[in-house]
Amino acid sequence: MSGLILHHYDGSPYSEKIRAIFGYKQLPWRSVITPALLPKPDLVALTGGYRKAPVLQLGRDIYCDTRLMVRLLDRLHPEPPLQPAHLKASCRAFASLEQTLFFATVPNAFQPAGLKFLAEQLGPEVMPRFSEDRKLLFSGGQCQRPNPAFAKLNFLPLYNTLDTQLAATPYLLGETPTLADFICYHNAWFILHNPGIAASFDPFRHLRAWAERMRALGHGRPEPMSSEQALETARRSTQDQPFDGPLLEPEGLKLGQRVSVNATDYGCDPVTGTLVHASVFEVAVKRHDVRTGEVIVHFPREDFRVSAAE
Ligand SMILES: N[C@@H](CCC(=O)N[C@@H](CS)C(=O)NCC(=O)O)C(=O)O
Repeated sequence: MSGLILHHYDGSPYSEKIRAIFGYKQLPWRSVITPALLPKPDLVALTGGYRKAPVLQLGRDIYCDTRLMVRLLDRLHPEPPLQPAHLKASCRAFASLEQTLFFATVPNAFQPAGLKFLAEQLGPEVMPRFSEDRKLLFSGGQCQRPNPAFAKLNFLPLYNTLDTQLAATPYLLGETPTLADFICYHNAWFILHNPGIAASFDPFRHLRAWAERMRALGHGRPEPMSSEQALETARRSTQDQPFDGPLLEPEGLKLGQRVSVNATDYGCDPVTGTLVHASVFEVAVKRHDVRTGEVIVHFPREDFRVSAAE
């Protein structure tokens, strides 16, 4: 067993990104289903406040945001690599496209044609509370909630560009999948696995064939786990993961200091703990919860704010 525990839910595109990477790397993992809306008491016991999906756990190390998970998975399981050295900058360029694509994609499922499947998938009790929850998710962040007007203007041009590039090579950057593919695939998947709107990709023959190749990578070898078992795993764990990158303290802050860390785009709920590492790649805090004992929560440095805790 790899020890990887993914906290996720079926309908979450960013979770599908990590599930597909597990498939590409053929990894065994434990699958913990989290709610799609707040409250998420078991998830938050691990993270200290971060609520987005997915969250990756390894013992008592908790990784927030898929950008950091990608680095961790390449470090732990380097073959096949997600970001080969000669394509690093190209993968980074695709990473800048990820949120634009996400915001151009998601509102389509909320149009009448997509809503039926979405309601079935998320469950009837979720839909009436969904809008209020997402309003909260986007409060206080730099990003506005995905809106249909943006999607209408950007959906076809963006996917048309991908389709054009995919006419030339089986994967976006050549003969094998890279991070660029996983960044785009989870968005395409959100459309294609919803029978109400999948036809909006009918004009994109190459994109559909690529998505089929990506789907065929599978999800690795998941085994179900309860959230209680995941909390117990954190509580029992004694082995910590190495930090990612040499120390580079955030401006004015020192290791050992109490800090708050929060995403700046959306889902900005702060996580407070003792600063145990910071580098160009990550910031990590140690915190204690009665249900998990001491845990180390890791965030990407990019787009996350670190400040002295009040
Ligand atoms: N930058 C984050 C984005 C994650 C994200 O937006 N996840 C969505 C689900 S796909 C989310 O958390 N929505 C609110 C929720 O599920 O509570 C990442 O890469 O992990």
